[in-house]
Amino acid sequence: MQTTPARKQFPFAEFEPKWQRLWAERQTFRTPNPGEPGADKPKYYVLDMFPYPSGAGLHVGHLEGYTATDIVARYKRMRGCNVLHPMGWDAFGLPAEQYAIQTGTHPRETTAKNVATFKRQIDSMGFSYDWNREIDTTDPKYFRWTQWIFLQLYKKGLAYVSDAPVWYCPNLGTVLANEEVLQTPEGPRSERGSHPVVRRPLRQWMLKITAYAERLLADLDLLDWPESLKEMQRNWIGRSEGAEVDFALEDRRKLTVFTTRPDTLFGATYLVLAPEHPLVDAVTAPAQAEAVRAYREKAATKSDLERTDLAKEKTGTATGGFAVNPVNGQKLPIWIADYVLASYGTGAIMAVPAHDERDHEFAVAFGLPIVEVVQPPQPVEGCFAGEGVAVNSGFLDGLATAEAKKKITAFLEKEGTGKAKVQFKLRDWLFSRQRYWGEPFPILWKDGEHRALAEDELPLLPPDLDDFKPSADGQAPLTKAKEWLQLPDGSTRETNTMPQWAGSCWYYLRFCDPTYAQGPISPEAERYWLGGKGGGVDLYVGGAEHAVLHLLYARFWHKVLFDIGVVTSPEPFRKLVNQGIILGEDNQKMSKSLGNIVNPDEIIGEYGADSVRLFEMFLGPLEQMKPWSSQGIEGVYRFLGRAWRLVAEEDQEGRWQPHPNLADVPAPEPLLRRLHETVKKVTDDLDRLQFNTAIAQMMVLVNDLTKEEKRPRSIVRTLVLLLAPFAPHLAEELWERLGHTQSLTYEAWPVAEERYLVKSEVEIVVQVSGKVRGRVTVPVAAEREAVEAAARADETVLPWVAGKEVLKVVYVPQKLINFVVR
Ligand code: ANZ
Repeated sequence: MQTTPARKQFPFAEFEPKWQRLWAERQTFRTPNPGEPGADKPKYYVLDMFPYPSGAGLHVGHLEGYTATDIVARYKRMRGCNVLHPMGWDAFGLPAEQYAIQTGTHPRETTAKNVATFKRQIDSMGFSYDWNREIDTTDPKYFRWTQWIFLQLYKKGLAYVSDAPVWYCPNLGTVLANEEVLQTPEGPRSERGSHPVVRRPLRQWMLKITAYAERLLADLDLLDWPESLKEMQRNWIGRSEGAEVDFALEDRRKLTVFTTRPDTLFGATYLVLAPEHPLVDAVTAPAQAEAVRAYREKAATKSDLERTDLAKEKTGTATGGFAVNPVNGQKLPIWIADYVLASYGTGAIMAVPAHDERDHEFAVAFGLPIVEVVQPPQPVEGCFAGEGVAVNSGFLDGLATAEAKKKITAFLEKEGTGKAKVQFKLRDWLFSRQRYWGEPFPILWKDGEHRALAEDELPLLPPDLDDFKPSADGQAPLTKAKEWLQLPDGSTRETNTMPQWAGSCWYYLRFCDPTYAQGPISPEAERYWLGGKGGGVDLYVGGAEHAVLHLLYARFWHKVLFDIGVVTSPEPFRKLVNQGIILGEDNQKMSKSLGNIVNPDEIIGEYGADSVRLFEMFLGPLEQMKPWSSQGIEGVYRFLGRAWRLVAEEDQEGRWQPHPNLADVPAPEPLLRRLHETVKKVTDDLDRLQFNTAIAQMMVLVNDLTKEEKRPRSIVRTLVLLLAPFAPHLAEELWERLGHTQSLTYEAWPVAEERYLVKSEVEIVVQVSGKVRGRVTVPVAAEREAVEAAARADETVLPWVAGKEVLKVVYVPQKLINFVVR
């Protein structure tokens, strides 16, 4: 990258560290708690997704989101708000543990070192965090309350032990939650590191997030979040309305299926069980036993994605068993096939090949009957999966699909052979990991029974280990801490730890009240910062990769805390914005192997923090994905230099002196108009988080000012205030040079004066017989005749009126003129 001699533009290397030091010394950003002086202002809580302090330090993607929130925080302070803008560390996690396994360095040491690096980098950007509120999820004073919240879940019956098969990752040596496993063409893989994962039955802690499925879905409507993100959560929760239907087996047991189309019951021609279904053995006829066994074995090696892929050839085996359709007494053959998943619905389906694609394919492959029971609105070829009118369906015939669903469900309920059912795709949350570096569970075991520690026994610290490896037989590392493990009364401690998500599920609460000792947050702090129906964090900014994981888990915990009275708002994050990914200069994702990573330290050293801040915002709209550009940073750097030289001029010795052209002169009218237009635009843009266009407007104002022979001090003063949220170091330094002795952090934000915003010209739409044919710009004061003349004479309008008889002219002042022609 080409270097420009930085001194020539402005001396950021001198004043940036100076202001960072002064802000820290003076506690400029200390946020008063409710009841303290300053807390009577309206509150504003602007939050970043706190980082995992990795060894690599901050990257430009972090800086993008943090710059955006810092601009908002500084702007809101100037708008008279009491702003909560905190930062902390999501510091439990795998990399520190893996590093510990390799080197023997305790994760605590690695974490402390990485946190120090992150903090230095954050401070070097001039971010206005209130460090009095710093939190670290690995601090016992913090995770005491993570454990406490787990106990509340436990007491409410929302935490339970399960032996169901779970995803296990041999490479990572731990189980993973569904949400941490990606379905890839190579089969299921861990989201972290992309290692193969397998299903294994293991004793695990689960959290009953499914109990909150309805509320997690419904309350999305309360949120000002990107629609695409809400849709991802909706799909993840996956609500389906339908019915459960019981088919009688020969041994008087019953087989229950879930269907979203109970109206097609008369069209069911066979039944399918997932290969893992518990009734498979019971329904299998001796002659089919070997085929069934072989098929089940094969299915066990496939992922859900492979199994449900529409394009995959359908496979299956008849069990030789039958069950009876409750609606017409028909005997239907029972098959097993891997396109039916054990983990969804009841793990069994009624197959309606005329109206379900997968069933259709299967029926064709195995020569099973196909019976049409829904007549499509227009004739279609093959399988029709849409809605229509019931046919061949006894008492349902002639009913539209919606009606037929209601009628058949009522019938089944009356007969006791079925019921309406809402089904969710959402599964309970697998909440335990076989790791060292996580929160220990406050749980004891004795004689196969678990019980909770008392609340006053918290925090439960992890044991000090020298060897962090999981044991060779796959046991959690904590099983090695023999002393820690055994209690005098013969009980033993739970050896699993909580997943990394635990700490980030509630950290936004702790920032409001980081030292409170009677609970996760005091009622006063909660009410003030988050409380009530429209409550929650006012603005939350972070990466879209957390669309379902963190954001769903945190919403779940928040609702549990709501139910036990810890919080009073229904949702934790009222408004959420995803910052777009910053690509490398080559338009590729930044990565070590491509060598296109921009190092924040280097770039800050070269251009200063203010230039980096401005540049990150000038790259494009916050939400958009955009490439880095080293040319672009030169541009904003020079812009800041021009702003600087409105106030300061370099003398022979290279010292910056007051600029002789800066003067107490009245501002000329056009410049005043430009100023107020800029105030208005920057204000509106900040309210909409459109930082790039706000910067562009300030550039226009600086250009205009630079052209003036005498720069009116009053205008420069306002410019400095507008710049302050974006380039706070430069603004503070200029502010001081303009003669102020106090930081501008709490100066009032400028107000645009309406009288300077009045436009001198307006654009009039010109229509000919109601069709838009052109636009003309006329003075605001122009009379009707002048507007009409200008409109007729306009070269795009002329061909439409020339030689035509004008019957009538409709004129809407300042807006529109319409020539009605024959
Ligand atoms: C009969 C039927 C007829 C169905 C029809 C659809 C159309 P969603 O929307 O995903 O909830 N199904 C139920 N459990 C299943 C399982 N464990 N594995 C695979 N498929 C399963 O879809 C529900 C539909 O998917 C159910 O409705 C069932 O097929 C199938 F014309 O039942 B349907």
